[in-house]
Amino acid sequence: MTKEKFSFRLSGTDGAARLGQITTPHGTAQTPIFMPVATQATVKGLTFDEVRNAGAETVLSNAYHLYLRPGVDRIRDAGGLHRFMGWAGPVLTDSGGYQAFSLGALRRINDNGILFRSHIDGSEHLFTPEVAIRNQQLFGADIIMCFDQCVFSAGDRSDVRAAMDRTHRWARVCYDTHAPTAYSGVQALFGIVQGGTIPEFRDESTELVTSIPFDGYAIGGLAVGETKEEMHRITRQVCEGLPSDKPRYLMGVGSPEDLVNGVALGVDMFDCVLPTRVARNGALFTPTGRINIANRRYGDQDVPLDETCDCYACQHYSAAYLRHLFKAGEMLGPRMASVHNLRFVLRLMEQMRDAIAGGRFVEFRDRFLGAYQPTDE
Ligand code: PRF
Ligand code: ZN
Repeated sequence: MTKEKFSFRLSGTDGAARLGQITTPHGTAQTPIFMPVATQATVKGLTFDEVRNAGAETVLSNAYHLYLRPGVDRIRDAGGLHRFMGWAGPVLTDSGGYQAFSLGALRRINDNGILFRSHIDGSEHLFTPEVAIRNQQLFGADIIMCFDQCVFSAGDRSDVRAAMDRTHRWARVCYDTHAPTAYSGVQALFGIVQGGTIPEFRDESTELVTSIPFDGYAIGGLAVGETKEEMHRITRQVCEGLPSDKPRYLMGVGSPEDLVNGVALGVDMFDCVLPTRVARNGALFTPTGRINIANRRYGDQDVPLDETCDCYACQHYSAAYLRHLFKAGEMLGPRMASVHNLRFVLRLMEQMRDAIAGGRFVEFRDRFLGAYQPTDE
């Protein structure tokens, strides 16, 4: 069997919503897709069989964390990230810039790269676009990301401009580092659009990043403190400027309502820790919104939390039992809550793909959003 190269096929549209398929050396995945997050080479608390059974086709991991621990050489020597963590399907790694900014103690940043202190042991490290690409090549993910600089929430105009210009320079360096190597035939490289919430900057960034022939394009710098309206406005604007024959990835977005709105605007790929993070605190998704399983009202509910859910937890356990697990501090509680929330968002993606294929996406969106009460974060 010869390994497939990366490709994206757009197979249908319904309004701006798109149906497609991503092919990688580790298999295919249907889009729109939600990618569960395996930050440290694990979706917290779950085996990859459980992740796959919940409907996941691709997972995301973080080069920042893996570089610091267990280290690039360890993963390369283990035969790459797929073999090391025991997941045979497609993997996407984030480049590390975003995490170094948000988690590491920033020491210095210039056009060359960023010097930061590890959040684990305080040791000092330099990330440059060349290093970020090299690390991701050695991890062996199917899709790797450019090294970028994200400005968190309402930075002032000159900060947003500086970070965007740097992101553009780094995009070129990332492309030039990856393209001539043998890795580029096997690993797709995605560019990242930045520009904060400033429309002219977003247009400029979209134009510049798409002038480089990346395998796909990501929208970065959103879901970092701006309003939902701003997020939608910028997502719509950027999507309109992206080529239709390449996948579009909205980074770090993943509440149920944001997934539905993102698909409506033409996004193909999403990742987010939200479903699994809130699950560990007992917050579970239902068709009418998020509930907390520790609530007294579930104490005597000897029926599944969600009768319409086909996840392992709802098929085997009652709401009262799940509440008991959380109240008793049993680790099966956070595990089953994670299975349920992952299944909820992955099923939502399946439902959206079916609706797009059937030409009834708007109807589906309106029905879902009409019933689902978002939680303010
Ligand atoms: N850049 C990168 N990773 C990211 C983001 C970004 O802007 C975001 C923003 N929501 C999440 N993850 N490289
Ligand atoms: Zn369930």
